[in-house]
Amino acid sequence: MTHEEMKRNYHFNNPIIQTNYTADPAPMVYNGRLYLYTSHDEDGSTWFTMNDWRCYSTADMVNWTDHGAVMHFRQFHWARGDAWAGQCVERNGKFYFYVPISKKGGWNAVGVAVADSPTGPFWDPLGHPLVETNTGDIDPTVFIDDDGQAYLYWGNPYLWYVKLNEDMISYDQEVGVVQVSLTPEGFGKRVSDDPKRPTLYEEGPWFYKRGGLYYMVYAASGIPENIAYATSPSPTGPWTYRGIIMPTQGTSFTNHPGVCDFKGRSYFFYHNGALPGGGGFTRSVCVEEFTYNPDGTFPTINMTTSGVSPVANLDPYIRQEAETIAWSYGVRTEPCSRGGMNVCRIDDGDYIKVRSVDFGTGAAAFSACVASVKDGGAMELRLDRPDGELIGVLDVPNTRDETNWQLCRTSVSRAFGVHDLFFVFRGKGEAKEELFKFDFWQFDPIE
Ligand code: FUB
Repeated sequence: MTHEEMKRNYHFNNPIIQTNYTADPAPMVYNGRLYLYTSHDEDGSTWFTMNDWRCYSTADMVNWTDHGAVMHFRQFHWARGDAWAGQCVERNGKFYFYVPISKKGGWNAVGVAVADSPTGPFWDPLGHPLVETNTGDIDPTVFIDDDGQAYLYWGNPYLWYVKLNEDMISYDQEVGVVQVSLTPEGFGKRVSDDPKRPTLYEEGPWFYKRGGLYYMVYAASGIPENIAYATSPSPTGPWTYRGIIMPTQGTSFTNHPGVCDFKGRSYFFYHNGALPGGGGFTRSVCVEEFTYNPDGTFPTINMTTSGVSPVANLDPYIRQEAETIAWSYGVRTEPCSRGGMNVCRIDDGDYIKVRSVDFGTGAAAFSACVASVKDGGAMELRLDRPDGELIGVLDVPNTRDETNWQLCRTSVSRAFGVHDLFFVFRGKGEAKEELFKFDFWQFDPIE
């Protein structure tokens, strides 16, 4: 997609993150929210230039709150880079984030970091890798079974697992590091001369259980990848190959699955190269809703730009973060001087879409927390389209310092019922770029 197409296609919902290149989606449901951990392709990358992991969360599957970079590879003092695909899981109120990283003077290894909150801060409790085989130790996936036994699978081209101990930062030494037998019956037959890759299994495993059946969903078939899966009656096999879920699509030669249920619906996360400047090293995460077949098998899932429908409406009468976004054009996010994140790089004509906002019996006023060192600008509040009904205009003054945040307010009319809300940004005078920063917003209802 070009920049022009992105601006025009305000009705798109995939990719779900437009403010950064993101890859390797790993969903985790916790406390009524879905947290999505992603790796992060640096702008303009021509290789896997990846330094940190980001986190986004949602309560409605369409509006995603940006929690920023929740961990950098430097958190592991033994790492030299390559912050690739990870997965986070909660156990007893702690959050365990398993990630592959390259060792200083060595190859990829799997590390684990721990936090007291899903958005960090994460720290390395071991000071060394959790596990390494020196055979492509990437893409860890973790699952805690009903009996409390946790499993960690990973690897490219081989598939390995360990049984994690209850502390989640060590593993059963008696069982040790187990290599899964990659048979054509288990993972599909590949037509290839590479003895290391006899099956469709490539990388990016995603391991979970549903209705007594264990699933191993994985990036498959070599480059360019599609996504296939196997199932097993036990957490450690034997595995049966079940076919391709997502054909090779999009403009990224890799793909990476993340599967979960949330609020009674099933979701399939993946990545492609759909954003402007996107491709194999500048990827973007997307999501599709699907329904399992009655026998537990997957339907075919195709990449779409329409994405998923909301599972809840957004309440405009409580504080909402500016970085809670369904679709946006032009803007970026950054750590906020007040803590958390804010929206930045706001140029004239940029916009943010917030989906499914329930104004109920009507809104009377709108407030936003903003900061600017320019002439300021304005925020047009519009319904359903960037050029939709204008319900109010907020004047943004020069606050003289980008850390001098001010709460500005304006009256609003004709905002009733459920609508997509667009913040359309406008310059003032000569100012057209980097107009102001935007931290949070809230409407007041008609009394
Ligand atoms: O993102 C870097 C690597 O590309 C991941 O570890 C693989 O799964 C592939 O997506």
